[in-house]
Amino acid sequence: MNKLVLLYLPLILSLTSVKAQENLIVNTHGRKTISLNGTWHYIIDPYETGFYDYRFKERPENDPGAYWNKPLITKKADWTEHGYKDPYTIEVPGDWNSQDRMFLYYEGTIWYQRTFDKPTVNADEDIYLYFAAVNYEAHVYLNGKKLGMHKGGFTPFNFRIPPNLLKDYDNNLVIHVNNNRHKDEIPTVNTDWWNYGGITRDVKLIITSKQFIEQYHVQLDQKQDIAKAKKKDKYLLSGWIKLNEPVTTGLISLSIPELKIKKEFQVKGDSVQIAFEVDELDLWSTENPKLYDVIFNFNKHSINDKIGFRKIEVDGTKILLNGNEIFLRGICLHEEIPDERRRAYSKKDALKMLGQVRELNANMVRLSHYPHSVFMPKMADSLGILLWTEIPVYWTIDFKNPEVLKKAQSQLKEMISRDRNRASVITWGVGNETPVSEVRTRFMSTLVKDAKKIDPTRLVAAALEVGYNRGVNYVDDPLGEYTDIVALNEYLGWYGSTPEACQTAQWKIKYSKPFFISETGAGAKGGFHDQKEMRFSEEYQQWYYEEQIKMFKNQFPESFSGVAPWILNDFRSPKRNNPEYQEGWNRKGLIDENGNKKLAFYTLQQYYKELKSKGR
Ligand code: GCB
Repeated sequence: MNKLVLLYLPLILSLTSVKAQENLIVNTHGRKTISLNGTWHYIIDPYETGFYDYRFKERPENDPGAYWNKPLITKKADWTEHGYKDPYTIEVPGDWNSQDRMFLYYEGTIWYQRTFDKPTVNADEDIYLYFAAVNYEAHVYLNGKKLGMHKGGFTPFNFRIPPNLLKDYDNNLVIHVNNNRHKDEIPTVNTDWWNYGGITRDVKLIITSKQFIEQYHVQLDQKQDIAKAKKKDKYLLSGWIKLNEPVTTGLISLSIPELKIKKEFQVKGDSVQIAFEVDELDLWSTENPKLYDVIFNFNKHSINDKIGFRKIEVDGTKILLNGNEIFLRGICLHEEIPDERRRAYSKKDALKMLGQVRELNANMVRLSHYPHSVFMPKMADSLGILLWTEIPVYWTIDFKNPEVLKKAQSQLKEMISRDRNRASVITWGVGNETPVSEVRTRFMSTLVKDAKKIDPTRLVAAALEVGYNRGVNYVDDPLGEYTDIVALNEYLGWYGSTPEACQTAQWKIKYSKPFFISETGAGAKGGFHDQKEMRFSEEYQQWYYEEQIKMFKNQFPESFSGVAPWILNDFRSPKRNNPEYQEGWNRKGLIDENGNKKLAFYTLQQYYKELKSKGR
């Protein structure tokens, strides 16, 4: 070994010993867990001093100056330049921006630290460390050892804790969190929302037997004819169950007590396909969000879920739910509680937002522009609200870069893995307003194909591009060949013209597929009233909605299958700098930043009420 290699050996070892992220454990709510939420310590580190040495090289694992290590102070003369101490505390889960005025616009690195005692576990059990989301890049260290890293701000990840790494007491857990925006990440540098940083969702320990059920998918079999199944009242359920590691042989059982179902499946390797018939199934729908307790067992390991069974499909230009045509009375939603200027993350937050959705008479939500916390699909499952959930492939992604595609693919996989058993989720969104080019269409169609391969039971969509030529809106984006529906965002009457302009708009849609407006909206400052011609007045926004609704009723093609206006609540966006009306907020919400409903809320509510009464 030459001198140079010896010199850098500790560094090389520390880099190569970083483990790849282990397979995602789904449904943590149905497992034995211990929460690590609460008050953590932090160090704000804009210069990355805790990560890199003064030559800007990643610090070796045992470097006392690394912020993942506890400073060793044994005598007065000992020297250290970091430490975790009160009052430098921060709440987990939660974005950092809303926790202290000092963090309001901070983008960069913050180190999070806390200790925990070893939970009591049996000899045949393992402990995993699970993060529901960290925005954007997380490096995780336990007792000075790196467990791994994860990129992607809105999807979960977990690491197995090597048993010999845990002490009985005072285990030192440190997370390096960085939310800098980069051209080659997903999302990229340019978005119309605030880049909230931090450990934004739950952190927990999962205690599980060494061999356990990691993921599963149980659903109404996609291939069966739903009309026939309904007639006979006999349904086929199918899917698969996957263990965390292969076994030579084993038995997995699945029970649905309410249906008097108990099935056993022989597993060889790490997964097994399942299929079985059930009678008298109560199908999940928006009017009847029926969920069944489903219990899986493997050896001593057991996991519970609540699953609804329904079929979503496209038939020509119609979207069918359980064989019946459905019109999507939608609304878009960012994951933000505007009146508290923070990211939403809890069950309570989900209930608040979906409560507003129900009040609007909507039956569908587009969760924009990234996967929201798991509480949203869980709550939507129990309230009977349909969801479109998407990855943040937004605007000008670096489509040429194969590494960027891999990042998008891994976020897509994590999103689908987490939510594939949620009946409410009917659409996977793979991107928003991505500019047409050959390389982009190859990138985006790869994502569509991936989504269909990972989950053939749902619709796949993207907000496509619209061309405009002399009064005609052309929808011929080549990505439309691949998606199940033709979804697009339109702002006729906000960007470039005034609301009545949409009455003369013509639409030419190349694809014979369900046509869905995935955004439309206008800005209004809550409480600002004037004549309807006055931009940013509530009257203008209401006028916009009235004209749009007229257009939907009069000029839209037969294939019109739904609309999700932009957006339920005002949200923070550093791109919105009109000093009178915006002040850092995108004002297209139907509800303002203080929680007050604007006039347009009632206009849309009324339209949806009419549709609902006509059974649409
Ligand atoms: C869009 C984007 C959305 C923006 C919105 C707007 O088309 O998809 O993220 O916030 O327009 O307000 O302009």
